[in-house]
Amino acid sequence: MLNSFEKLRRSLSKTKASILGKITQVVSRRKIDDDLLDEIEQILIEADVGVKATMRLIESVRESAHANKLTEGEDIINLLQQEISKLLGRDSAEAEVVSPVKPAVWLIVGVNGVGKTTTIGKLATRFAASGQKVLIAACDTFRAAAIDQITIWAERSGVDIIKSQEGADPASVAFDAARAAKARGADLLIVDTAGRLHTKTNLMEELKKIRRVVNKALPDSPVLSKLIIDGSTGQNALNQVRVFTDAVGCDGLIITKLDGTAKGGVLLAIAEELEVPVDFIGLGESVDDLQEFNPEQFAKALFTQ
Ligand SMILES: Nc1nc2c(ncn2[C@@H]2O[C@H](COP(=O)(O)OP(=O)(O)OP(=O)(O)O)[C@@H](O)[C@H]2O)c(=O)[nH]1
Ligand SMILES: [Mg+2]
Repeated sequence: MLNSFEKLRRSLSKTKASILGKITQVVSRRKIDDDLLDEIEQILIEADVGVKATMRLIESVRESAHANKLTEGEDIINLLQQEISKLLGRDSAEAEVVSPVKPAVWLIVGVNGVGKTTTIGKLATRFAASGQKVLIAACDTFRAAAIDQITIWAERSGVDIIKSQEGADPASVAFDAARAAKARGADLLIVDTAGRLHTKTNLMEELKKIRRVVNKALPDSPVLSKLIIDGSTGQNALNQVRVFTDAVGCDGLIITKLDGTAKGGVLLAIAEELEVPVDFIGLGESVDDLQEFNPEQFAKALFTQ
């Protein structure tokens, strides 16, 4: 089995090709000058790093090269890795569940198909393995298949699930689940919700209602909204974070599907432009393909061939 760094390094291969691969090509046998930095700026922007984060990185690399009297194009690679690690580290936070009040509640939200249900399966498995009592609420009542899907994940991870019929009111399932979590002494209640476009006001209202109902049933519990973002979304991710934050808050991000995309640079844009921390990253479809986000390791993996 691969160790977690090796797994991360391989999973990021497409993003790495779009950043390190291209930069390696342009720096060779060049001196550090404005033209070269402009070319690197272009590469970063095309790799979904976002304009603001790109500007910050280029300026830091320029200053650092100057301060350390580095002149060779190849030096940029090390400098950039350091600066990327610093930028990502600005938002690093503890992703653990530890809450003095039981149960803690994680509302798992996001647009359609980003990997909410799969991520819940991974999280439930992980937390159950570390000895926590986890309960899942199947609040995507939109499709019968969604209830079946989360039920299979609950069975696989050996945790209990509270569910209802297709078409049931998701807020009432959430209420039942919150009561059950309390009664059963659960450490963590994870709530699966239906995918919704952030532009659909009525669906965002439904999410607010789920949150209100859970708060009411568990007035002392921390209720955290965890937003799932598909790593291949690119710059639209920023918009999704803003809209979901307005509706139900956003206490942490989980960025999925980083294994299949060249757009992983979006994590840099998120770190630069948003306050919210990245808790976990998804690197594949199976239960082990979830890692706690570690800025330094991420930057290193992006720069290790
Ligand atoms: N490659 C890859 N695929 C993933 C990852 N996470 C989820 N998927 C896949 O993405 C697809 C959608 O996953 P779901 O978990 O059903 O997504 P969802 O957000 O619950 O979807 P809706 O409930 O329909 O909104 C599935 O085929 C998953 O296997 C990941 O980290 N990497
Ligand atoms: Mg789902």
